[in-house]
Amino acid sequence: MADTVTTIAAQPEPIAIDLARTALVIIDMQRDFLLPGGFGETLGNDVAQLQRVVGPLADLLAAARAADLMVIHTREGHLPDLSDCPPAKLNRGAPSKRIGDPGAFGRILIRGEYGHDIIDELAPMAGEVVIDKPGKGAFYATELAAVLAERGITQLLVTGVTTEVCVHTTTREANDRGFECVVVSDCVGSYFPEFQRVGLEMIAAQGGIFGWTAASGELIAALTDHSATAPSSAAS
Ligand code: C5J
Repeated sequence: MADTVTTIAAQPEPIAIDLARTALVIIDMQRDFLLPGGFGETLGNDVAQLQRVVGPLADLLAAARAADLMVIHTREGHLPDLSDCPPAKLNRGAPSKRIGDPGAFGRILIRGEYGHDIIDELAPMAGEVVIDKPGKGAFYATELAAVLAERGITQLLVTGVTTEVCVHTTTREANDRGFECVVVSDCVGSYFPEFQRVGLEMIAAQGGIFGWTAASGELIAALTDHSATAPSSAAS
């Protein structure tokens, strides 16, 4: 049987990853957040800050797929009648557009709309799990915990957007549930460069207070080694 455990360089210290018990989690790489003209931009954000993530994340996703890692995509969004969107979220601030309003890509953050779906470069493949979440954290009001338990997953490679909001919330939720989380530093993005830097530092500070951070190159190398040495499923 192939050895599935590999140690990767990470902050605050190296971490041993068992690829057989690890899932790649891709958070909210949705058109509404990433595309020019989308919801994120209507809030005054520079979407180029998030688009930087797409290339490295596409490479990591390809390596994860080649290594047969479990892949989970999440999408933040709501039912068309907004019954799962608390008023406190709906009425927050004074944006020019709100969740559920018509936007450039359909109703903003509404399930089934074009803008709510994942960008073409990272489109889920058949067999990959897609979690629709009404909150910032991927565990809140979703089936994620059950899906991970069923597959015996204990470690998560966390990627996506935005670093200080949904990536942080999901990582903190996962940490509290006993998962070891490696947040992939060049595969997470924030509209705010300062939040990106500090957001990553917060995870690994104090001895890794709620996780590790690592560069995608480290993980891609480990996944590629694993793909090269693992017996193919046809041969096993
Ligand atoms: C936000 C997210 N920022 N996916 N959502 O509202 O981080």
